[in-house]
Amino acid sequence: MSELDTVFEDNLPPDHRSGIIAVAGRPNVGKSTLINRILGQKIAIVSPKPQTTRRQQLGIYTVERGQILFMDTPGLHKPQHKLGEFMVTMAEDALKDADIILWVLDISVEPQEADRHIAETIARLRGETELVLALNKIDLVDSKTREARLAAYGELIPNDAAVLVSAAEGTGVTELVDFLMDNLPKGPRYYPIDQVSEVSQRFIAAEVIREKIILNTDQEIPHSVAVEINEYKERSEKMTYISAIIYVERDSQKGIIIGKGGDMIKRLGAEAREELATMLGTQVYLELHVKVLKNWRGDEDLMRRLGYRIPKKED
Ligand SMILES: Nc1nc2c(ncn2[C@@H]2O[C@H](COP(=O)(O)OP(=O)(O)OP(=O)(O)O)[C@@H](O)[C@H]2O)c(=O)[nH]1
Ligand SMILES: [Mg+2]
Repeated sequence: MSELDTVFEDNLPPDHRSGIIAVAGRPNVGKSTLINRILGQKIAIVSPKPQTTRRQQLGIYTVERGQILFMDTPGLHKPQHKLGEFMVTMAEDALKDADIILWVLDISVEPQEADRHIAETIARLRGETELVLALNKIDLVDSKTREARLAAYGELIPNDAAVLVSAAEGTGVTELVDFLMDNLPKGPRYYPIDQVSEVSQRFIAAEVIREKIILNTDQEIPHSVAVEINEYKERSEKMTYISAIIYVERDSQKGIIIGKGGDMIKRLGAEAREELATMLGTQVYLELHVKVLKNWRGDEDLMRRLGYRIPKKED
């Protein structure tokens, strides 16, 4: 590999830095987009609909002088079912474990009631942890609005820095990452140089399929869907076989996912297959099945079956 390898493997610079940055904020402010931008590759799915990310998801950024572990989190919101509760707990837990909390905010709108609520949550959980605000989506506002909102957001909570960025266009992102690196403690490299995430190909495949469903459906459906990969086989160097089950909560939703004459499921399959093929560098044979799992979002056992690691309540 690169000539940097020996430096990374054996001779870390004496002031090598590392640590965990919890990336938190309301749903839909651009947390996952920002992490994908920093890593230069898509490790988390993104959509214009809130509550896209459902779990903690690690993004590993490695350069010679340090390694940053970005923890993507589900958007902090008022949960309406067990899945929502689990998502918010995941996000809050990430705040407790972080070396720095990076609160992502959407500067294209005024501070919201939900942001004030998050300020309270962060204040309650942060202890001595440093807090950096990333004011995202600056591409959507003029400079006057930027200044006014920078001040308004800065007042939500005492913070160590506020940085203006556009995750979509990349503006300000290098500066943000440099600043975060400078403020991490000295520490070792925790992951190999070429590792950018912790998730399996299977999980990524399920997420890509879920993303296509979110993008192509409306109302409750994006939130009601879970995807399980029941078979994932590299049939040859050129062909990956993936079979997935799409779970919905009601029969009517199953009908929508399949579509008239199967046109929706065909479209979902085509879009997911194309992205997976590019990602994996092989042809992809994708088989999709749709099943109803009544009200799975309210049932901890069903959620566990679908791979959400819900802690068992102590008796
Ligand atoms: N214009 C603009 N849009 C952005 C920017 N960053 C993200 N977006 C868009 O905002 C929407 C939400 O982005 P996500 O990255 O999924 O947001 P998130 O905070 O991870 O959302 P959840 O996972 O639901 O909590 C998507 O449509 C993105 O394309 C930005 O800098 N500028
Ligand atoms: Mg997200």
